[in-house]
Amino acid sequence: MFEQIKLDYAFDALEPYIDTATMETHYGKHHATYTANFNAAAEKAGLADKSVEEILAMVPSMDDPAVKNPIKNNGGGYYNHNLYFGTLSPNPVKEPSGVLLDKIVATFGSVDALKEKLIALAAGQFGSGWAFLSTNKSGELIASSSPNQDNPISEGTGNIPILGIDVWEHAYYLKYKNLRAEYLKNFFEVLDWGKVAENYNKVVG
Ligand code: MN3
Repeated sequence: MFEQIKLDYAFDALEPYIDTATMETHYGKHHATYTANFNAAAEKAGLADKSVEEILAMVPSMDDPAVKNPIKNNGGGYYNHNLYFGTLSPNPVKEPSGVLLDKIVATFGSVDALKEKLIALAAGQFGSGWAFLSTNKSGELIASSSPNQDNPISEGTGNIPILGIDVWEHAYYLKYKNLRAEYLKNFFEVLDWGKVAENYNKVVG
């Protein structure tokens, strides 16, 4: 049984950057629905005993759209939102440090340059989708964007996302309306780089 990540903060804790009504709907309704539908799809496909990462990695080799699409969309939605909500915090570590910082500087030049890159990817994602920072087993960092609930795992890249920015309108429209750029700037006010580093270390070891 796949379960939504438990939040260690209240729905109103990310104010004013992410508003209470958005959190209630986004976590309480959208993410809950992805989770329920993913459980049903994984059960139906006989994959319920595998990890979500294992299941998403199988997406490129799934031939039957009746199996593939529910897994890709709901499994991706389940995974991406656990990532998103799991890296937010009302008391975030505001800057990366240690090995992750070294990698960011070596790859992107600076933390600000990485933020600009992620914001540009997120702002440039036409319609619904995500911007991701991912890593591979060698610890290299990759910035990318994906449409819908796709991600680097379901796209078959072999890379594992460690930070995801949701740019579906449901993530920001109640507060920011059409101002996606304003939401993106404020996202980084509640992004916990300590949690991103934990995600990085889980993959790289
Ligand atoms: Mn969302």
